[in-house]
Amino acid sequence: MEAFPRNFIWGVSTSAYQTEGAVAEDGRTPSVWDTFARVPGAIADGSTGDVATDHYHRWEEDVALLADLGVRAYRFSLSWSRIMPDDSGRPNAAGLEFYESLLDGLSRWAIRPVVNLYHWDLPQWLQEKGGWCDRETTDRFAEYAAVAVDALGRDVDVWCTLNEPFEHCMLGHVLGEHAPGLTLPLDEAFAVAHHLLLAQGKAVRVLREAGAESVMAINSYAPARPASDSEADRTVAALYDVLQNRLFTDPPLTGRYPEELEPLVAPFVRDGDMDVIATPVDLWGVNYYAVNAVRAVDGPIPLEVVAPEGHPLTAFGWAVAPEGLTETLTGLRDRYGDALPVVVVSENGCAYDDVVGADGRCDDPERVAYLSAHLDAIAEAIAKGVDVRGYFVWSLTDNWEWAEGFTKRFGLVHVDYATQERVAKSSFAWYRERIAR
Ligand code: GBH
Repeated sequence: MEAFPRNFIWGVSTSAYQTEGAVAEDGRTPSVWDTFARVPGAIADGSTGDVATDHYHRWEEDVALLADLGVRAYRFSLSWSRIMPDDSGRPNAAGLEFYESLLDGLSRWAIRPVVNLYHWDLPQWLQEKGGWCDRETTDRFAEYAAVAVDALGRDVDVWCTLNEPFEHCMLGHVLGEHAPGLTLPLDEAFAVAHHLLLAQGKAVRVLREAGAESVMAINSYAPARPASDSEADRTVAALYDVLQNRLFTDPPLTGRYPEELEPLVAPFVRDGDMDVIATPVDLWGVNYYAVNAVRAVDGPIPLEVVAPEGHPLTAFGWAVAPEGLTETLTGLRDRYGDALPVVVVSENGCAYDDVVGADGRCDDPERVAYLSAHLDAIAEAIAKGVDVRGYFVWSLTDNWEWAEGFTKRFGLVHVDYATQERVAKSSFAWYRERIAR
């Protein structure tokens, strides 16, 4: 019996800064990533997203790839600083036009656009006013959402609010490994967390009032296992679990922060905030890559995340652990019950050192194995009663992998960054066949 429902949405995901390039064209101003990528030592290979995969100029070729792949949906993000380049509140028509063209292109192939407002690229002008540490940024986000839905909403099937606020909050504002590169004490980072959630809630209301068909929140999940049996490791694994798997999920779905975090967030919460944050959404996006092991360490951040033993590793060093996806999906259903919206696996994928051979082929059997094992894991969750309606591979093409620059390849399509030539990998053919089945 077919394990996936008949109208299951097969898709792929990308994001603006990782693909678009054209960072100074048509009125776009810098985002925090343009700034951060220029900090010496911040990016593994010293690269920036200035050109990335040049998607801004090659989007027609990329849409043709989507059509060839046969996906029903394409998840991408909008560049906030392309649309709102300064603090005037006036949208940049040229920036919006780029997305109008892209949406037109998608509609010609009947590919459903799943449009994310925010994939970590805060406008630099907003960072200079305090960024996510400042509550005002939540209102700027709501204004931007209003502009985007007003200009593009007619052609958008699903609106997404934020990609992985946990990663953005922690990597960008505590660990300093991502833009804006801050290393705030954990207690101050809860301001960032609360403002991200509040911004999301405000945007959901704006999108709803504008008549958006469907709204999705997107979080990353990873079961957190203690690295050893020691009490110290078990304690930090439990803490990490609450931060990664619940901090950004409990408030929108239950209207409350996890009890153990409440005192930490309390200084930033004002009357009415929790109602805004709990504004219902239609779809719950689950990004899943790996299981994490957590180890206690000395230092201001008392834990370290490592790959658990006993799993093959991807080229990123992440554990291949599809059972963790089943566990994540059934775990969400068990914890939140009827409060859990319909689930979409909004990212899943892996990095390998793919090369194009002399014969012009790019074979990536590890990726095929990874993706197909994760589809089996989803099928198992569906069989256990979890309502999963879609799956999005990260990513369509290789692209600029944040702090790893161009050194990690996640695509179904190989990109030669010297020539921008795209070559479909064997996983592309595999996925096409899987979709057509
Ligand atoms: C996503 O984040 C992003 O949304 C996307 O932009 C990015 O390109 C893509 O994934 C690939 O990185 O095994 O202990 O080292 C993924 C967040 C955080 C998930 C780290 C995997 C591995 C922890 N990831 N985690 S460990």
